[in-house]
Amino acid sequence: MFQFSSSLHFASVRLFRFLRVAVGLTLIVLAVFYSFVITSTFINDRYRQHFFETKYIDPHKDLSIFVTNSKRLKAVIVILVRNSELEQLLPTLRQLEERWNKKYNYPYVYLNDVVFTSEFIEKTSAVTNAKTYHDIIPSEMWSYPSWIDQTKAARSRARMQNDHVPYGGLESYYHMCRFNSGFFFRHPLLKEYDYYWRVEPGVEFNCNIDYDPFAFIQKNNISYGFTISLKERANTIPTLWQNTKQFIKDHPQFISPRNSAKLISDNDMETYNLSEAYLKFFEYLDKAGGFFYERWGDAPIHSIAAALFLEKTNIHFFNDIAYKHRELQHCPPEQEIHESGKCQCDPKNNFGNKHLLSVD
Ligand SMILES: Nc1nc2c(ncn2[C@@H]2O[C@H](COP(=O)(O)OP(=O)(O)OP(=O)(O)O)[C@@H](O)[C@H]2O)c(=O)[nH]1
Ligand SMILES: [Mg+2]
Repeated sequence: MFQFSSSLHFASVRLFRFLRVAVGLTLIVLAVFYSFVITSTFINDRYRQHFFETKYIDPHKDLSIFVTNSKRLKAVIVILVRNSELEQLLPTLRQLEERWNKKYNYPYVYLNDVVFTSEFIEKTSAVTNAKTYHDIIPSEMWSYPSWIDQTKAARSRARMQNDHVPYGGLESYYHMCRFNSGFFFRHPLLKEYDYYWRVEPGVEFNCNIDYDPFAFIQKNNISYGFTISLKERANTIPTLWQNTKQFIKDHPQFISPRNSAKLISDNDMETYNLSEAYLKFFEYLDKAGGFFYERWGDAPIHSIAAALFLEKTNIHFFNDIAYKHRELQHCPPEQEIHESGKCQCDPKNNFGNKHLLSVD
């Protein structure tokens, strides 16, 4: 049994106990919606071996992706953010620029459900030499679909709040999760890109990233990258796994023969175009109403999709990318990485040290 999680999140207290989500740094291939999450996970060779069943690909062994004058890929940094989060966002941007993007100048796309203030636009543009684009989200991507009973949704939020589910009473949070699950990659500003890296305000990147992760994922045919993987809260997804199993039953052709399903569930799971598989999966879940009647997050949705629809070799754990999101931190434990002097984090305080997963 394995458990993958917070951006790749997954499956049930019964099932959800085994649900893990890859959170964190999310690099995704857009063309086919390959969510490429970089999150932090633990560095356990046995686990890693179990997960990937192939040799770990170490980006530092490929000098070609360190070259900075090579052509930039059609790739973008995507940030969904509120105006009120500007002060938390700026240090994140400065760090990302300093530790990585000043060498590459990948563009930024900022999305918001309301209009960005001129202060927001000015300050987020001033921290980078790269192009920045800011836009509002079309209302149909951030509103209730016709089939949702809004009274039932409100009752469910009240229940969640009562149960102290984080953000359970916050209506906008539900729209945010639905948008991040099924729409952001279809926003008009993202149409021209093949890859994305999702960044959130307040996140820290505490090691230098000396190479181009987009070049790395393209070269190695990777669709989803992450740095942290954790369990999802069971009470936010009581019927997600059940719906996923029904989807699999209805669309067996979408399930990759070399999937990672055992990483998200200890139940046995019973070829195609990935984009089609993902969009059908999202549509199916959206119709089931769990984005509003429960509190399905985008992390478990992406994680399940990556685990089912991708081959194991299409998923990469970015060990060398230090990532901190509130109390969650991936800090690479390898001594060599720290000896280079390019990190400012304590490997003893690493998510993976405390959350080694059972792979039996
Ligand atoms: N524009 C906009 N952005 C939002 C809204 N709600 C959340 N976001 C963004 O969506 C991302 C995730 O929201 P968070 O509130 O951080 O949710 P979370 O990551 O699950 O929770 P934390 O662990 O508290 O960080 C962040 O980049 C937020 O800035 C919203 O109502 N409007
Ligand atoms: Mg957050």
